Amino acid sequence: MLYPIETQSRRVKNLNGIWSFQLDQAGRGEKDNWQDGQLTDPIPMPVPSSFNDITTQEDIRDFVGDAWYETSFYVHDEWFEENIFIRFGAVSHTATVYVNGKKIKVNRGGFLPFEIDVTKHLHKNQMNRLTVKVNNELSWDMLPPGKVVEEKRLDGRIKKRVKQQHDFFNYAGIHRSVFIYTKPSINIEQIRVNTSFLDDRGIVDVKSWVTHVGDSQTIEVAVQDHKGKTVSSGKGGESKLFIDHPRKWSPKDPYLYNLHITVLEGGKLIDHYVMKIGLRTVEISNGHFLLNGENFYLKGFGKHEDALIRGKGYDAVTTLRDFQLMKWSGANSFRTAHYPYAEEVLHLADEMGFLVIDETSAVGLLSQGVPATGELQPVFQAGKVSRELFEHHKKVLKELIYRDWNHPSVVMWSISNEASTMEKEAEPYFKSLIQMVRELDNRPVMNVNLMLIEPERCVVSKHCDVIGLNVYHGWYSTPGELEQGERDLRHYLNRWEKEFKLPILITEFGVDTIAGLHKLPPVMFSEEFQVEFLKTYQRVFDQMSYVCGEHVWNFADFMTKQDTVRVDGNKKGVFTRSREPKSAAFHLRQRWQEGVIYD
Ligand code: BDP
Repeated sequence: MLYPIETQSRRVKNLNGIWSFQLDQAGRGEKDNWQDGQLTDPIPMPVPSSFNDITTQEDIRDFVGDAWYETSFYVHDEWFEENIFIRFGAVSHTATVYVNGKKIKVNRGGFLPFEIDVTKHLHKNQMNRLTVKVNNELSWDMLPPGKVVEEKRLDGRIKKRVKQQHDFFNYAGIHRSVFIYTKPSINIEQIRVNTSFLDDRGIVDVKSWVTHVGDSQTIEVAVQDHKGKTVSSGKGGESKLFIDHPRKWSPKDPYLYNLHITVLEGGKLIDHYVMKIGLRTVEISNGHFLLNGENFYLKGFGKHEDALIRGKGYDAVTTLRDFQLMKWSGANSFRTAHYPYAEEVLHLADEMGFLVIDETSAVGLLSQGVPATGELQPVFQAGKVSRELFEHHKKVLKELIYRDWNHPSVVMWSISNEASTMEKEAEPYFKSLIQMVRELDNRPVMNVNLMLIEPERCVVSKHCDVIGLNVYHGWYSTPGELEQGERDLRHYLNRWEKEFKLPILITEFGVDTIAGLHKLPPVMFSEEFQVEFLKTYQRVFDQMSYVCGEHVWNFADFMTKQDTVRVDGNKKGVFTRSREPKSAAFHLRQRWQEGVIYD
């Protein structure tokens, strides 16, 4: 599914803005015909955004169940000559879509786009109504897993609560842009770009899938530089283009070319799509991560899509501020913990030169809630991880790859975060997912491990190319004792290296830190302790040649459910939730930007 853009043959209109919104406390909306424009008591709600933090009401913030959204729009007459689609960037977690009162789609999974051909459901010369029922319940047959419990309140009302496995607030709503757009009936459905180099030539392999294409149509492919000069061109659904002396894409020079694909019939243009591409290679070799054939150390953060007021709603302002701060700190990469991010984020990563570890929404496939400490209980063996969950995981992983495989910034797939990978039943589960990834794409595959996983008992890592480790020695274990933490960390990393001989990416290390809390000598939660913790860990990483990168947890403070271990959310940010620096930010800048090494 290609991102909707305006081209010579395609038209797009954005349906973002203020929609009508109403909670369905009694779960009767459909029976009461809310899809027919009959919301009884709507309030205005912005799209895209989470609905939780917009109002002052606890009932809305903590609501679990169905929430209804409605908007209306006209469609220009000319559009009816083409096929008309409505596309949602992401709705968390289950969306039921109605057009002019008719149910046309149910989509499960809150972090990927879906589109619907609405041509035959739309009215010409009349207002059209778009209604979406958004359900934010979690269950163990989708990702992220969780469950809903019902509690009787003192006033006799039933309140639903989500029991979640993951450490971020279960924000809900229409989280990403909604577009209505046209595609010609013969259209470019999908494009696959692969880049490589031969001596000083760049090779761009382009495959395009065109629907209903016949013998009378031709496909033309051209690569242009930033000045619009064609540097290479070819013909056909599969073509190999060569570019002499190409500018390679990298964080230092994130150079992008424009790839134009055109479908023609008798010289007449039928469809046209253009996308930005970057020429670069990624590989794992001799225990190292290589970008364009050279050793590359990943410096950066595990992030979240999380911001004040908007929750998980995509917001260009926050994204650009984040990217500016990451550049300032000297970061060259980030992980989309713990779910696929908005495509707009990846477009910007391509443009601004960040390497992205692209993660699925498989977070919390283990017995523990948050923080994940204590004894691990089986979940695969105990039948909690069902066939349905596996199929869902496979589906979202496949859709993620199809969505993101053309981004030069995306350098690795992360198939899960902190799953119960010491159970033998986890092996066929993950092996089959990894096999699917390898059939679709050639990027390295990583799985992220919880620090309670013992390398000698992990059944999944041997199938991966890179080992992701979340490490908190001196925080969750031996709290506050950094000396012991350092010893434990060193020992733990060495065990992983000994067992698998694979590059290790430190996918998480960090500590909760209250901005403005200062202590000398440092104690937990103070800014000084966060700096000491990072320095201690980095000293260890610098001595371990198989560590191919360090991602601090987290880029910024983020909201979680209310809990005794969280102070108005998770405070492991290097930046506050309003994106101001803690002391650790200056430390990272010194290390990453200025190369200062501490011993
Ligand atoms: C890790 C999780 C992450 C949490 C973090 C923490 O991967 O989602 O936020 O711990 O406890 O286990 O801060």
